[in-house]
Amino acid sequence: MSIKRVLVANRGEVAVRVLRACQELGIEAVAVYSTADETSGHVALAERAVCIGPPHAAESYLDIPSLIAAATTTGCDAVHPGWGFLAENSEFARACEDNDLSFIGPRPETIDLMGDKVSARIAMTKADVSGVPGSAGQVDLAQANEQAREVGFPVLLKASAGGGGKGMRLVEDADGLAAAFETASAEAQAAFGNDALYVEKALTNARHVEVQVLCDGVGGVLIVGERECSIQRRHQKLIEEAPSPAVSDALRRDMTETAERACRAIGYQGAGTLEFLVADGDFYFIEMNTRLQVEHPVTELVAGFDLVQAQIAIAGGASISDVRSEPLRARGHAIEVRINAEDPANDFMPAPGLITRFVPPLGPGVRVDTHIYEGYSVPPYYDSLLAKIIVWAEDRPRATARAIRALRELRIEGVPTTAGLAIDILNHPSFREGEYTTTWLEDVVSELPALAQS
Ligand code: MV4
Repeated sequence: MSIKRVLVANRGEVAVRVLRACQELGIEAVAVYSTADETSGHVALAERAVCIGPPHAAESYLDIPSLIAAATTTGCDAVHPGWGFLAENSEFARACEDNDLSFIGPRPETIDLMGDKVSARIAMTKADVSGVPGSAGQVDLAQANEQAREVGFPVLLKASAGGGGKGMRLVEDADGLAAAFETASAEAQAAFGNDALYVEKALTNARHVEVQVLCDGVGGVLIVGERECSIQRRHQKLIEEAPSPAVSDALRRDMTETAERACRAIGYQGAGTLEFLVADGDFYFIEMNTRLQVEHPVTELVAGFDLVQAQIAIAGGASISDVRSEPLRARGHAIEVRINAEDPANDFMPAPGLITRFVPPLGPGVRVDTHIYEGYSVPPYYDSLLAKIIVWAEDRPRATARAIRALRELRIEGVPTTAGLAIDILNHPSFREGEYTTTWLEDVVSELPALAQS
């Protein structure tokens, strides 16, 4: 049952993260790479690496037969999907199980249940976990109208097969509903092959707070803590922190209890994240992500708990009591800053290219997760995440000061990055006060010093 060799079915920064966990656990790991990634840091870090195909992800990192073949020919007994690519693909999870490979993640049926946002919403309602007021399930135009009148405009039409902001449409009033319904369902059909829509009241001025869970599938549920993820632009998070400045102790107890109930109701197994909107002291379930997330390190740092090692242990048959004997409590404060190879002065255009200089920050309380190095060339085929700077300190003001110090130490030359913009955000009074919602960054971004002169 215990896992001996893991195929790391991903690339870049997350592959590096998983390889490190394997090394610390004394488990062998096999990396995979496309021909565009031969020089990626994750390949250098692995004792073994298998080329799985050409640069385009559809022919490499998304190619299920190639990945299964890489795992079986190298004698792996488990597969870690990382995030993105196939991490929330139930077909991949099933293909792993069909080939006697343990998929390090939830069961395929759970991926399907929560991947379909209508069935997720219904399952959560059944578990007495409230979503945003709106339709019980899928709606036609007449039902959408009825629901919108009931909860009040503005409403959001959301695609059941969407998620993460994809396939969402804001409707301001009854006059706009019919046209929005038509385009939203057509877009959902084109993008996901599924035109199902549901309706929610649009919460303006909400915060995005997510709860990290880890479950063993046999009754053990560990609520690891919450993260504040409201600082984002076009659904790309830039800065995350834990704990959330918007969550009081009472609210945290309530959210923890709710998250635990949600996990038990669906028999969840593995690491996962429940996303909530927090507004006016209340919280509303919006989605569940059945994977490890990019921002998991802030939770690891305040909880003092290695989520990736725990994922591997659980997949190998360990119970929650094996990986953790007492409840976790957040200690201190953590902030993560994503460093993307993008040009903030040019509408955040992705900017692949040669890294001519890379000096990561060092010193107390600083963690850097990255696959890049000086002389590395960022390929144009994948996402633009270069590195994450994650800091921990005793409290939020000290963590903020430490994050700024770390970003000033960081040197990246050769490609433009989002690092300067991150310093501006951390220095902004709204950030200092912990007073920001999901729309805040887009409202102020053009006035921040790094962009104001351009
Ligand atoms: C919402 C919302 C307001 N009201 N739902 C966007 C991502 C997806 N997970 C759900 N999203 C939202 N759902 C209701 N009923 C606002 C957002 C939203 C958002 C949520 C989290 C983080 C950033 C966001 C940015 C814009 C909109």
